Amino acid sequence: MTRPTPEQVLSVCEKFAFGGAVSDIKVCGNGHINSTYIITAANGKRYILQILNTAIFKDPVGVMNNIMAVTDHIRKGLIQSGEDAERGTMRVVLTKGGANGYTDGDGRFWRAYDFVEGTVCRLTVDSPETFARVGEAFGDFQRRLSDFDASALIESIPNFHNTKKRYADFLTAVERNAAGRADLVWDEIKFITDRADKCSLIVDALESGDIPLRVTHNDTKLSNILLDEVTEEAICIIDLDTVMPGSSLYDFGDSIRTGAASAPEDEPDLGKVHFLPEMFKAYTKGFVRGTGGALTEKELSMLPDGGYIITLEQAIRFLGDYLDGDTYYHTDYPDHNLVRARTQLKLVAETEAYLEELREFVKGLC
Ligand code: GN1
Ligand code: MG
Repeated sequence: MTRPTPEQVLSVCEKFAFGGAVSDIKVCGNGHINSTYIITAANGKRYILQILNTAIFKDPVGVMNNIMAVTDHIRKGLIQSGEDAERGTMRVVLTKGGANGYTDGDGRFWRAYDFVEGTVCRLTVDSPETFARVGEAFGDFQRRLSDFDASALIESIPNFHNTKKRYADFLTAVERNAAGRADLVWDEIKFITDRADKCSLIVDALESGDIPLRVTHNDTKLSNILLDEVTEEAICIIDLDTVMPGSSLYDFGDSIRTGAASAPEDEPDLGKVHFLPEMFKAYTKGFVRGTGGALTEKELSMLPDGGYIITLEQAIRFLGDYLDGDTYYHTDYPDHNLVRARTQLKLVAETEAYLEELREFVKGLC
């Protein structure tokens, strides 16, 4: 779908119950899927306005219902425990007609949130203390949703973290070779196919009931949590589009993938990309504390696999999209998805060397 003109964005703003007329609109270029704007109203209050990618989220109203239900649940909990309910969870801004989103004349689905002031989001962190706080916040998110009725949620993207299916889809993409790029990446393809058996580990454990299905976030990358811009405290978990039933291992893992790494996921210089075991340990301590004892022994024992497998899954997704001709993720240059895939594969390789040590570490924690 084409980008909306500034005039179109302005006219969409008028549909939402913002605090008065809009005085400023800025494009915010972070996400790989949706398009985001920062809106300032005449009274100075700021908002996030987004176009939800409906090629990927087929039921946008259902996604918004999920988000409203989950944020209401979290907000009630925060109020009950006397915590910061203002900044502690996202607040959806409804349209003037009371709907949770607005479809424009070209079929784009728009939704809005309050902007959480005084916060930043990061692609990497240096401090283990900060990363431990992030871990505690994601663990706490899990704990807060442990009594949330999963049947109230739609599955916003079916098979989202079905790594087994992701792998099968990847093989199809290799075969299809839609963009004619397969010849350029045989080494990467082989690295992945050599690890085919790893892709079923978490999915099989869920299926057999060895680990429980929980309500999870499913997109816990580091940049999806807002940190206080001064104290670096973890303030608010954002991007709730994929909240649905899933495994705690993937939630744990996606933060490790992004935060226990020395460089952003699209660092072109692989010499700068390393897995950081000390950051893994800091995060794990925080996460386990945050879940308040909710994780089963089996889940705890599999935490290192969570980081390892989701990093492999992400490599599969990036490389698959590269082979397809970049149809899924936003890209800024032709090899962007390949660069992303390579950082993930480097992390997978380095994590393998640490897996035993990480398992011992987690055992020691329990
Ligand atoms: C996408 O939209 P964004 O940037 O938060 C993707 C995640 C990936 C991530 C990789 C719906 O997240 O699954 O882990 O990119 N979201 C979707 O950075 O596919
Ligand atoms: Mg997202």
